[in-house]
Amino acid sequence: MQTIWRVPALALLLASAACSNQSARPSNAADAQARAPDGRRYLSQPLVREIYTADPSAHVFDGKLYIYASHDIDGPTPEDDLGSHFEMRDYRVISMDRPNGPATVHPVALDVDQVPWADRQMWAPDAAYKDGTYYLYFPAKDRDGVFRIGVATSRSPVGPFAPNPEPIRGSYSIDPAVFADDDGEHYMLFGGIWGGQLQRYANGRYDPNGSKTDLEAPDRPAIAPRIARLDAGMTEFAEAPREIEIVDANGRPILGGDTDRRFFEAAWMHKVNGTYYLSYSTGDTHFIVYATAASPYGPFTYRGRILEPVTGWTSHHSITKWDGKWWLFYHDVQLSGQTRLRNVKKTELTHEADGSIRAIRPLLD
Ligand code: FUB
Repeated sequence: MQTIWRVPALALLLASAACSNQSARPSNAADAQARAPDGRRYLSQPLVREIYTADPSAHVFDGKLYIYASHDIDGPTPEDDLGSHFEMRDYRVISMDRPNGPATVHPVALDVDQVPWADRQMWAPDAAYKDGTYYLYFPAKDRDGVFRIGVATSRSPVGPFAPNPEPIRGSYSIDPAVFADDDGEHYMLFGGIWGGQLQRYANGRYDPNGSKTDLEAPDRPAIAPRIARLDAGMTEFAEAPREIEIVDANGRPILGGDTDRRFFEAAWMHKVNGTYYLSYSTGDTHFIVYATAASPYGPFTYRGRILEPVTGWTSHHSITKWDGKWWLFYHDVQLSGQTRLRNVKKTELTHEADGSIRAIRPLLD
């Protein structure tokens, strides 16, 4: 099988030059001067240095910002095509009172050992709030090595969260992102190809022999993220997950071979002036891109890039409005130089008058 987990030139440069440390460093004024190995400056600085964090899903609850992130650890597994080196075991919530204020890392909110069905790899989570309860949604592999999506609840936005004993019925793959619409409905987007296993569900049912990647079908419509409305209780799907259609400006499906534009993982939804924005990572080409639609179910029309490649292999983001401004939360590997040990960041995001999003360069010349 072809090796497709390519390392971008920038990440190679960085990995060769950077130190690797298990614990993130304490705050250091020198970080503000930090440069990527190719000499470029970082657009923004890590929000948290005590631990490594990634895949930031940011939400504003009661005016305060909460980031539900992966908690990266330095496990023993070598890097492979399927992300086996992402061996996370727990979640810790990050909070901020104001955009320029410090970020607080809260105690463990949920550990894999608390989740009866989960075995390993607590990947990118998200959260939602309804009627006094906070919901933490998270993917993990079960004992058969299959990703499912679980849910845990708390009365506090920072946990601790109590997990449901079973994963969400009908859930699969990774990267849950829960979008709260203005009318009170909540929708879960999810899915990721390659190590995220979405390609194993081509016909809606699990096939362990499903093709490894859509790169093997470059002329067919790319595998797309799934969406399902949550039921009133927020812990089950109200409907069978549907595949979201993503098309180009001419209405033609984005194809599997169109790796600069096709979906890979990290779906996120936000809404501006009645338009739904679906953003996602293109994975092996390292962009965060977006598409827009008149309905959360789509079809979505591809519009362009939001974030150019960061240092490190993965790119994963969220978008939220806070304190009157839109913000992009993302990660890179500034502190460690290692793809498996990431740090979350934020920067302001601009929606132009025509509805487009101004592309962001995370590294400055
Ligand atoms: O953090 C593990 C995985 O890496 C996430 O689930 C993906 O989105 C990628 O960021």
